Amino acid sequence: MKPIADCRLYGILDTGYVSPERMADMARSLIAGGIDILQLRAKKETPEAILSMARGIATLCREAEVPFILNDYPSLVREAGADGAHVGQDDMSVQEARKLAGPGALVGKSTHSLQQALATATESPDYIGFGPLFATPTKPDYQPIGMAEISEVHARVSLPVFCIGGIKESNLNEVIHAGAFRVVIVSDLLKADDPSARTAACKVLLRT
Ligand code: TZP
Ligand code: MG
Repeated sequence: MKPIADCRLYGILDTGYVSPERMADMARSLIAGGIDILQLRAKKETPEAILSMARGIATLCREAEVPFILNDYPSLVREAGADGAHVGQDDMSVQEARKLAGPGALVGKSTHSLQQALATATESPDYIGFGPLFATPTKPDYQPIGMAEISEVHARVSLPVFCIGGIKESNLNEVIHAGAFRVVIVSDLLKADDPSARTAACKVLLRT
């Protein structure tokens, strides 16, 4: 499996944009485009439905050596064959998630401000998400935090930081210029006419 430190483009398979029936195909497309790490985020599905989707995606990810992260359900990581779990700021501590996910599982956590990023870093997750930078329909209830603190968060947090929220191929250069090194892109990949090509195009920008 590719180490998190080598991952720069993080894709989220979100059932808000892709139906469970189409999810494995979408995973294949993003993997073909060179996605570095994938997460399954299925806010409205039952644990059973999540498990059945996750098992198929886990197989595809394993073949491609792409780390596969389950949103919200650290307790299902092993059964799903996933590599780790992602928890929200108010969900649980990293330690608690590690206990549920089992030995060796990756744990990532969302942060929504510089202060939260600093506090969360003391829990030693494998990475943090930082955002939403911009307003986004994928997470509509969150206040965007902008790009001003991107460079400071990188200077003060030594963990991998994935900037997230409203990032697209069209503004990715700006986000990189503001100091981002790793990004999560959800709707811009999932809604693209050619998700594989969009993924590849974003990878090119992240390499420069
Ligand atoms: N957490 C902060 S913003 C966000 C999540 C899950 C959604 C990002 O989605 P998009 O479509 O890339 O703006
Ligand atoms: Mg959550």
